[in-house]
Amino acid sequence: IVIGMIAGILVGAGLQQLMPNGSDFIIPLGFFDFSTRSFVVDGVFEVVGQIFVASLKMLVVPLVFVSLICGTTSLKDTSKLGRIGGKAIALYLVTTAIAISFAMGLAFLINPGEGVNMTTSTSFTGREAPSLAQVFIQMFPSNPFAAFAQGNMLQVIIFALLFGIAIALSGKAGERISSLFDDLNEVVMRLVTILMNIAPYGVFCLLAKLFTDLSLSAFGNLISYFFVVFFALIIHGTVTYSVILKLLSGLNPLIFLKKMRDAILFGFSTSSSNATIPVTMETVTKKMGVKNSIASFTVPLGATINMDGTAIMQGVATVFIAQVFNVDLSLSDMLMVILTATLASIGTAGVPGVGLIMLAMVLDQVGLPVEGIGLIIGVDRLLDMTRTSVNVTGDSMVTLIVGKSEKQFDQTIFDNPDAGKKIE
Ligand code: DAS
Repeated sequence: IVIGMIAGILVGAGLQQLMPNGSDFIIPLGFFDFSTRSFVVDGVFEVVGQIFVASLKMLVVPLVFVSLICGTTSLKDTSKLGRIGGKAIALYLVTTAIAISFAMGLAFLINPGEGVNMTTSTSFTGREAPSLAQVFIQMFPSNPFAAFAQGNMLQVIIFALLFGIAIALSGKAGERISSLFDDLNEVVMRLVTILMNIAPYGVFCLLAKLFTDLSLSAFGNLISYFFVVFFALIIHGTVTYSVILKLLSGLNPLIFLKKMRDAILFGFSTSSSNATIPVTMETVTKKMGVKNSIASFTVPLGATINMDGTAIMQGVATVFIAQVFNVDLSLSDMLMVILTATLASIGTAGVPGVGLIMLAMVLDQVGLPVEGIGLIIGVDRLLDMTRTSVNVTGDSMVTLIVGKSEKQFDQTIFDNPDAGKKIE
């Protein structure tokens, strides 16, 4: 993907030299004149780029619906569905909302997308966002199939949550449906992997077209976008989590972060919260002393529904793309972004790159051009690695807080610096 990005930018910049200020480069072929702009830029690049963007959006509904059902039905033991589930889900959502609010605030402070003034073929206007009351009323689908067809993601998420809870409470029938959704989840994840294979070509075409009419100064904006996300991730993963852990459990954050080393490195290298679950489980039980009865429930749940790092990227990316296309986000637009990204993070399964697919949904929800993703997708891989580390740190922190509050926690293990160390 990075190669596709660099090649796209170079070709785009080259074409910009060849065809400055929107001019064309005509190659006379005798029987007809070959117009570089209409055949190459508005032809090949536009078509392949838009197909790639459409494929990202195509995944959103099935991915969110299936992975959310799997996450919800994993609350099999309905007794846990109550108190512990309530605590964990509340903490997961609150930390995600804090993450994205901080990220958007930081983005508005730095203004990474300012001065790019990009135009887009699709004419769009920031959707007249409904009042907050309307937002909550409209979250409940009067017709789930219409919600699927229109891609009304808040409604899809609510329906999936309710449907998943109903499956968890439906005994044998629920077990059969639940295993069907586990298999469906496998297939949808496979589809994500397949589509990620075309990403380099899609990125190349999106960026080549974007940069044909864009000064290279925009590259500087991209770098500032990268560092705003990176800085927000580091602050959230260290300072914010330390404050929350100290406030809600009284435990020493430095010991916590030190014991998180393996899980953080594993999350960074795999870019997948799901793949890191075994290491996260090992960390919170053997190194931090949380009983398995809690961790076996809150860690997989967190890997599915808790994506603070992803929400941070989505918050900054939304502000960046709005600025790049000169769209002013109103306060209700921003609240809509926070609500959508927080709920979207529930539906983001813990595998590489899905945060970007969810971003397509968040952008669409506030009427921003989804092709803006083409600008940031090239630097997304390194950010994905970093935000996955933050995601797993958040999962572990909430597990620790819930475990301690449920007295399913052994402080002596947490205080022992050598606890859980592999016998070398
Ligand atoms: N890589 C995902 C995860 O496993 C998150 C993302 O794509 O943003 O947490």
